Amino acid sequence: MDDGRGTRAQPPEEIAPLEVKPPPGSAGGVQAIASTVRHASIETGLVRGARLLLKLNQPDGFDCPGCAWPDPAHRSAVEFCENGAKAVAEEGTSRRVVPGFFEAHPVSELSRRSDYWLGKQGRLTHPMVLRAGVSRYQPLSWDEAFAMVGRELRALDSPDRAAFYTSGRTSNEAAFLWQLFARKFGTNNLPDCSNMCHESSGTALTEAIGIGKGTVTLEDFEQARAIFVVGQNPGTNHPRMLTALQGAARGGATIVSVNPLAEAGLIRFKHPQELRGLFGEGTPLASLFLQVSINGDVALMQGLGKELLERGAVDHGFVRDRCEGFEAYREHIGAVTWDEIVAGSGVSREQIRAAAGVLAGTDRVIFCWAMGLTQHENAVANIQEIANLLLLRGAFGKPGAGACPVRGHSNVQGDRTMGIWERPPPGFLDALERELGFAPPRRHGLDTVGTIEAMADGRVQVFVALGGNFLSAAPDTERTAQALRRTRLTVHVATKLNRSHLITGREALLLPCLGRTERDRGQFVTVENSMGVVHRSQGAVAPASPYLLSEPAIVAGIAQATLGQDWSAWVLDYDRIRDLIARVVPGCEDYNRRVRGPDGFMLPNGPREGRFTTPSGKARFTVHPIRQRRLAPGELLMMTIRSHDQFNTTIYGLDDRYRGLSGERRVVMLNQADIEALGLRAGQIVDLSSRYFGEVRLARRFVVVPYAIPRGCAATYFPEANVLVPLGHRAARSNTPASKSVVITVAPSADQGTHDADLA
Ligand SMILES: Nc1nc2c(c(=O)[nH]1)N[C@H]1C(S)=C(S)[C@@H](COP(=O)(O)OP(=O)(O)OC[C@H]3O[C@@H](n4cnc5c(=O)[nH]c(N)nc54)[C@H](O)[C@@H]3O)O[C@H]1N2
Ligand SMILES: Nc1nc2c(c(=O)[nH]1)N[C@H]1C(S)=C(S)[C@@H](COP(=O)(O)OP(=O)(O)OC[C@H]3O[C@@H](n4cnc5c(=O)[nH]c(N)nc54)[C@H](O)[C@@H]3O)O[C@H]1N2
Ligand SMILES: [Mo]
Repeated sequence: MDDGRGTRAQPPEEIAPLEVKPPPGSAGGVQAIASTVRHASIETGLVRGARLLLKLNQPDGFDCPGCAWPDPAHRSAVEFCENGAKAVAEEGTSRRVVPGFFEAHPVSELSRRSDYWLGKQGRLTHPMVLRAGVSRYQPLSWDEAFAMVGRELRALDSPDRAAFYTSGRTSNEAAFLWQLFARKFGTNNLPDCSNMCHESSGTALTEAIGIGKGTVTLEDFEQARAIFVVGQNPGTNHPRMLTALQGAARGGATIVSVNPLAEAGLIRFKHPQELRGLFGEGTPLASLFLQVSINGDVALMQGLGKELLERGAVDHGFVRDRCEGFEAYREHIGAVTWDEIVAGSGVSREQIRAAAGVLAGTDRVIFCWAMGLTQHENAVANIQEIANLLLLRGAFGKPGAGACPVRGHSNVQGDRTMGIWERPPPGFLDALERELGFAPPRRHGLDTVGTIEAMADGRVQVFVALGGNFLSAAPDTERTAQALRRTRLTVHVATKLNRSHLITGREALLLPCLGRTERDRGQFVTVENSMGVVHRSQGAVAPASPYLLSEPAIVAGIAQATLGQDWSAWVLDYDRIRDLIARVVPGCEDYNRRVRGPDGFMLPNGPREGRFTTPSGKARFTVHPIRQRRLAPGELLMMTIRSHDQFNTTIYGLDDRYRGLSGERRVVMLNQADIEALGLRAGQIVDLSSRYFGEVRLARRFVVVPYAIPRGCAATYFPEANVLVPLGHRAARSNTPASKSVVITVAPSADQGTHDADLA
């Protein structure tokens, strides 16, 4: 499985001693502060670290490069969380990966290091090239690098032989130029991280309510009477959401958590910036915890719907005047039996009744969700069942009510608004054609999974990534590696070294860019948060290296070398890009003036304003079957989740504090009864395999950890377990890899190594 350079696709399999403690009963508190200071000062030095943190999420500062949770209207001087501080420290590190580093380490050697080690080497400083048949990256000039990309792109027999990937950290300005370049070049092959993330939410909501985004604002959290948090772990992945939940709970709202795990952040929150948070008991959050089985949500939501119908707790006026498809929904729910619901969800009838009681008591209800719902084969159904419940309660276009898909990357939603989409709406292309005077391609492009398949069979030969870590983030690591190795050229615009830079095409380029924290010749960029607010972000510290270029400058450089046009004016003054955005993107009129306000502006959102923007103008109920998953003896259903010390494929540290696990990430969390039934023991080293249409995928050497998880379920960390996620195993219609529903078996590893099991 190598590329002639002898690289290894998967992270190494050595096991370090694992420490296991009982999970804490709350999130935040003094430990969050201690961790913030530790990460910020070790990586960046105390002074630079403090300077960075004081500009984080401030009106004159930069947007947090972590998650997409919005900023409150009244910002405090300390408007960030522990994990935001880690994200900033990771980028603001004082360590550097200079050309001499690559001279010392061939890619084959680097590929045997862990992702944690790779990230800790520091910021990339120079453009580098890996030439055909050569084993080490070498420096080259920016002009040479751009010329090389231009040459390879122009040599393709069709523009569709190239794919242009985007990760969600890119600014609106860079994203707009990026899609413009791809379309001028002639392709809609714009796969992005969203294809692996909230694509299912977009598909589901567009059909149900006419917009693929959430409908609530931060103020709605203050007015909600009930908040359901489904398939989401905010204590780790959106820590500032806990502040909003705390406010809601103190105001009397009931919070319901739906999750296979009792995530600490949803139980109790000790606000690290409050005295009573630091030294008191903290605020209890979720008063009801429904421990659903993995992928049991459709059954559970239908159970809630059935209860609402049986109690007559339906907003009939709203349903009659504003919705369609209700009769079919009612008929379907009427026919579903409680046995199917309880067996399919793993939640008892009593608990479903209790949760339905919460729902029946108010129309000011918000449903929040994230990857626990979007990464299953029936992910679109999961989200449409949530829409069904909100529609039953008439919970749209009212204060304190609505849908809240909590976005991941800090600008993933903005990138889509800017046209990073392999299936662009015709109206967007019309506007490009009208305002820029060229004929954009109309045939749909490739998404992430489609791009991997196309690289694997030679249809895509040049792969260019604006950020991200495609190899490690994608499913089916070995397959994806083979696909990348078949290409002529892979290009990565990046801040830090990662595994995707090591498993390459015949040739590869590594183009180092400014991060969001860094000054960009006095210019600012703009981003859109999870609630559709567009605002500015301006870097605050000196660039990590004098050779770095901004993302817009790199995109323009590639475009100039490929298209032979002059794009320099856009780079000199981002206002000019924003003027274009104002003309092309709906809702962005007068962009330059409006983003200069301290809080930016809000994009239009029909359902929030009381209009369903579906073709019929009505919201749609939808009907979905309950899947009863039958596992064969010995099989488990595995979800791949994030630890507290990572941002996607960037590993900040080895401590999953809120789950009580530290030191090692190759763990598999199992129910104690399953451990016994499978003849395993805590601390044992096992191999995991997944079987899919006769093909077996193997992930070696994971440590068994007993954990409070439903029977038949297993949890591992992303990206270590991605090798087990079959490429073909994905959500119907959104094509999102089903990385939370992988059927696996567990067997003792032949090599038990020296792991000292302090677990039993
Ligand atoms: N610090 C930090 N912040 C981040 C990220 C990060 O890696 N680190 N990543 C960012 C990105 S890109 C994203 S998309 C978000 C991700 O944010 P999350 O979606 O919170 O991330 P995951 O760890 O994937 O967690 C999924 C949660 O869903 C639960 N779950 C799994 N399967 C099911 C199921 O079938 N049903 C239900 N009801 N629950 C289920 C898991 O137990 C877990 O609590 O966070 C963003 N913010
Ligand atoms: N099994 C499994 N797989 C998953 C998931 C899962 O839950 N389970 N989650 C999926 C989800 S939700 C997502 S969003 C994807 C994430 O997929 P990606 O977005 O592709 O991955 P990241 O790990 O966020 O990318 C990190 C890299 O981005 C680069 N980077 C950081 N900041 C910048 C910047 O400012 N500019 C540029 N140009 N580069 C930068 C750095 O080089 C860093 O190594 O993974 C998906 N994969
Ligand atoms: Mo994501």
